[in-house]
Amino acid sequence: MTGMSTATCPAPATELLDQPFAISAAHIARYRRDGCIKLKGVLDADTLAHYGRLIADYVAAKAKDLPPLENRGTYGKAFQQIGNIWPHDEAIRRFVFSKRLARIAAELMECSGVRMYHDQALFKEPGGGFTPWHADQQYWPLASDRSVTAWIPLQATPLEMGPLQFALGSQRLPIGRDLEISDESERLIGTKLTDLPKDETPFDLGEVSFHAGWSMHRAGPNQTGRMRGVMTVIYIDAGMRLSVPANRNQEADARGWCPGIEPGEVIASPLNPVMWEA
Ligand SMILES: O=C(O)CCC(=O)C(=O)O
Repeated sequence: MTGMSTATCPAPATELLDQPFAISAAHIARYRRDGCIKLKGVLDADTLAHYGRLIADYVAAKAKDLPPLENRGTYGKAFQQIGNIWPHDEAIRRFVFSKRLARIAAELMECSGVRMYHDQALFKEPGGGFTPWHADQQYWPLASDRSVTAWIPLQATPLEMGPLQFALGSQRLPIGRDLEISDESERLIGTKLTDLPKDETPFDLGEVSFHAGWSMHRAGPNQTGRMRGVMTVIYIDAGMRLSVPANRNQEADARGWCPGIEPGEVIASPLNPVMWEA
């Protein structure tokens, strides 16, 4: 995420992307209790420098025609959002299909395998706004709660850059689940989470978080002069079935991310390959 060009950016020194990361029974218990977990040392500096540059260049090209920050609403100010890069870019696909990350997702969810739901880059610009409280599964037509997002910062992310924050245990509270990302979700969900402990900590370089589809999360604004580059990968249980879409966001997701799949069928379209199985 520096000013380095792709040509001068070193190739990753290791095959770390496919090596297993040790997930313990304590990690799994914590994820089950909190609905999220932050893991240090998942990726190394070389891997992040190499793929971070590729992803940043891809996002910059796609986002170049966005209106200026001041002309966008709360959602638009929160980040530049580029979804499903992997089918379009062979090099970035290598990063997104990391077996190390996919296996962590499967082990935390206690599934024997995981599929791709979609990837997305979330780049919070210098001066970019906060990300309102929300739960991702409001957007996802999924028949069970076995979904998880790997949130992968491409640089160390101090508090002033807007790291992801979580309300621990909120995945068990049936509140605010019908609310889209908005000023309303920030206000209504925020007021209902006051009794829950929060994780509002910076991310070290190489640290990655995993949060469940119903886990409530937000992020602060980016008060630095640097881009907060983040890549995300969303995994679903390999046996996940499509549910009947409950709102217009879920209708759009079913069409866009699960093409040709009907409610009740396993989400096994060409856009949803198995990424890891035991
Ligand atoms: O990156 C952000 O600011 C928000 C990320 C998020 O909501 C997500 O990955 O589910």
